[in-house]
Amino acid sequence: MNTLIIIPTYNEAENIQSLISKINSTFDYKHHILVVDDSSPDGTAEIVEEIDNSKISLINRKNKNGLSSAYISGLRWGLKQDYDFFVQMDGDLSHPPRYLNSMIEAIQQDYDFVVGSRYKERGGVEKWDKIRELLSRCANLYARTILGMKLKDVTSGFNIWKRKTLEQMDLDQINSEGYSFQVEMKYRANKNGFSGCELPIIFKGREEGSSKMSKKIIFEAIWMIWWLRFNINKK
Ligand SMILES: Nc1nc2c(ncn2[C@@H]2O[C@H](COP(=O)(O)OP(=O)(O)OP(=O)(O)O)[C@@H](O)[C@H]2O)c(=O)[nH]1
Ligand SMILES: [Mg+2]
Repeated sequence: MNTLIIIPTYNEAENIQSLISKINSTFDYKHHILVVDDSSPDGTAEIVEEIDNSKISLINRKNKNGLSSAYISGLRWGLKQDYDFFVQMDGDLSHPPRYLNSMIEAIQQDYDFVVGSRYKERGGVEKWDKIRELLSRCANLYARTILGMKLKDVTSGFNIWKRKTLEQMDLDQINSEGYSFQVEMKYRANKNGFSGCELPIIFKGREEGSSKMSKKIIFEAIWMIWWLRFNINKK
């Protein structure tokens, strides 16, 4: 059993080293880390290159092309090799690596994907102000209601996918560029008959670096939910 952990980064120089050390010291299963960086001006890629560790690879893209295409490049890279499980997590330490062991154990119990869930019972968020949390909850409710999804945290960016699930979903069809990618993947998986298991996590608001959320990304997410609702039947 071999797991690929994909971390998209843009200006995460203050976080990436600490995140990689935490993963390597807490995750007990065989794994490899792939950082997908978009030529971050703060030198994130250089930091990754300097880590002398055969467990890390880097895809360094020329331009900032968005979260979705960063993940798709990472997933394609891994699917060409022999990984069984594919983890998605942010590079800003918001997704605590201590949950990886239980998430990987859960996916082996016959689930097609696993979601690290802030909004399942015993999940939650830390270090976010009330407005940020309310916005996130509203975005999640908006997407779940329009798409009729049962998962409690459809916008979560902390997920594990089984190879078989990804192989049957056509990644070429993904329409999102930004964060709606997270909803689109789960929605397409559900439409293909795949079932996900949610494990509660305590998400930690970023302490270092700055958010890449923009008005463009928010507007895309708002209309993309409707696009998905009326255009996706399968795959
Ligand atoms: N390669 C790549 N990574 C990106 C891009 N946009 C965001 N990311 C990374 O995707 C992850 C999630 O982005 P964040 O900026 O943390 O977004 P957020 O969690 O909604 O906002 P915060 O409140 O700042 O945490 C981080 O690791 C980012 O560095 C991009 O265009 N390309
Ligand atoms: Mg973040």
